[in-house]
Parts: sequence; C-alpha cells; structure tokens
Amino acid sequence: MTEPRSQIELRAIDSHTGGEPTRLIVSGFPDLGGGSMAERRERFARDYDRWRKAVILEPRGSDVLVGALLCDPVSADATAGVIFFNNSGFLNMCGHGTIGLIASLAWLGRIKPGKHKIETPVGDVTATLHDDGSVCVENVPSYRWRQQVRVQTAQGIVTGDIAWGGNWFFLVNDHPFAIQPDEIPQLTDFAWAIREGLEAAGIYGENDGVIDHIELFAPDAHADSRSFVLCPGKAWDRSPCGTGTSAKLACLAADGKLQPGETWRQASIIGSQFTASFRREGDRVVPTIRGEAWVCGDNRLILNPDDPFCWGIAL
Ligand code: PYC
Repeated sequence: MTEPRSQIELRAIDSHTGGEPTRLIVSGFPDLGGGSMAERRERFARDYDRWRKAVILEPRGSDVLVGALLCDPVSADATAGVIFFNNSGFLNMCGHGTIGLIASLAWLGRIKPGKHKIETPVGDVTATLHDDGSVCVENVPSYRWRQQVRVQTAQGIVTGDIAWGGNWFFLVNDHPFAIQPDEIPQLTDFAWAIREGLEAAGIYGENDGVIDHIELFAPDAHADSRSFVLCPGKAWDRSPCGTGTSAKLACLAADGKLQPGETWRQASIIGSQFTASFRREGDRVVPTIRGEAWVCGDNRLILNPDDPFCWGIAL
C-alpha cells in the first residue's frame, strides 16, 4: 500500500437523518478492489484505517459522525455498495446512514424515486426513495437472540434482551432514567456500564457477535416508544436508530406485541421519529424503516500529509 505524499481531496456529502449525521464519501478514496462489501471492509480496516480516522475524527469530523463509503456494487442489479464506519471502527449496517445515502444520491441527481438494492457487509437491503423525499429501508432479517438476560454492571444488575437488527443490541426497558436530553450524561454512563458488564461477563450475540449498541426505552407522548441508543464509540444516536428499531421490532414480534404490517413509531431522545413495520421470513422478521434525511453539506475534505493532525486526533 502506497499513499500519495501530495494533498488529497475527498468529496463528502454530509446529511442528517433525524438529527444523526452521515458523511458519504463519493470520490477520492483509495481503491479497495473487488469482492463483497464484507471483503472490502476487511481491506479498508487492514490497510486504510487512518483514512477512516481522517474522515471521522477531529479536526475534520466529530465523534457523532457516521461515515459511509460509496462503493461500486458487485451485482448488476444493485444501485450501490456501502461500508459504514465511525469514531471507533466499522458498523455492520446502518439504518439512518442508508437513508442518508439514498437522500444524498438523489441530491446528486444519481438516482430517481423507486427501489434501490444496496449491498452492505451483512447483506443486501432494499431502499425505496419516495416522491416526497422520504426513504424506506427494508433491512436485513432481524431476530431476538436471548430474552431477559441479567448482566452485572457497575450500577447494579440490569436485565435486557439481545437482538440482531443489522448490529447487535442489548435492549433495556427497565431502568431508573427519564429519556430526555438533560439526562444524557447519566444515560451515557449507565449504557456504557452495561456495555462493560456484557464484555466482562463474556455475553455475546450469536457467533460471538459483539453487543456494541445499547438501547434504553421509555414511553413517548407522540410515538409508541422513545429510545436512547449508545453507539460503539460512546456517542449517542440523534436518530431513533434504524438497526436499533429493527432489533426492537424483532423483540416486539417475539413477544406477540406487534403483528406483521402494523406500524410502530419509534422516537429518538431529541424527538425525531422513524415509522416501522415488519413482515415474517421463517423465524425472523424483515423490518422496514421509514425516515427522512437532509443534505447539509457538499464538502471537499483536504488531507495534507504535512499537517500534523492530517490523520485525525486519536485520544
Ligand atoms: O441507524 O442503524 C442506525 C445507526 C447505527 C448507529 C448509528 N445509527
């Protein structure tokens, strides 16, 4: 791997989905070669991790940003491939990020309303761009893996479900907090304590999948539920989290609390909403999440190798 010594320019389309940002890299990134998105993600992580940091970390980015690398798809009938990343590493799937990707491609004039197959490291998803600009994402099949698991944490025993919605989630209904912005520091500490407790106890998802997203729920006046989602790099999701809403639907379906085709409105801690429903596929559910993204920047990121913080500030 050789990297240019001269200034590098990346084109990044920034958007937000219910407040949660996505930075879509559309050009200037090193060629990751062919193969599936999972194979290309491995190459990205092995050979170009400092590019991830350059895009996401300060001084160019922030802990809240989710990156999305636009890739040529493998199959001819797909619109795009995508690899999602953040301040701590790589995501498997990202619901708000897929909505941001579709809104950004539409803003660039590269796609029209209709269905678009998108390849991700954990499987294909189908995104529909609607005439009103909203986007539906039919996610990967989702399921509850374990019910009511007790975890010892620094803040006591916490009980929750483990579910897959494109990432692994620990979902907690029973906790002492109000899910509102002035409790974000306490919510973050509590969720992080759960994350550490899961790790210390060796509790994983199927096939030793790391449970790196923690989701806490409370009632909401304008939706069926309100959530606080802590992401792997300790940033909280400003959106209701597409993969987290998928994991929630899997648990609701497993409990018989939501039927195929019924609508679920999931609110985030800042009040943004996704609407969601599911269909059954064998013993799994296939969630569809609907939301809106807004393009808020068309940026040239400059990477000057002489800049001492060119590759990000990693603390
Ligand atoms: O929307 O799936 C999502 C997501 C994952 C992490 C941040 N957002």
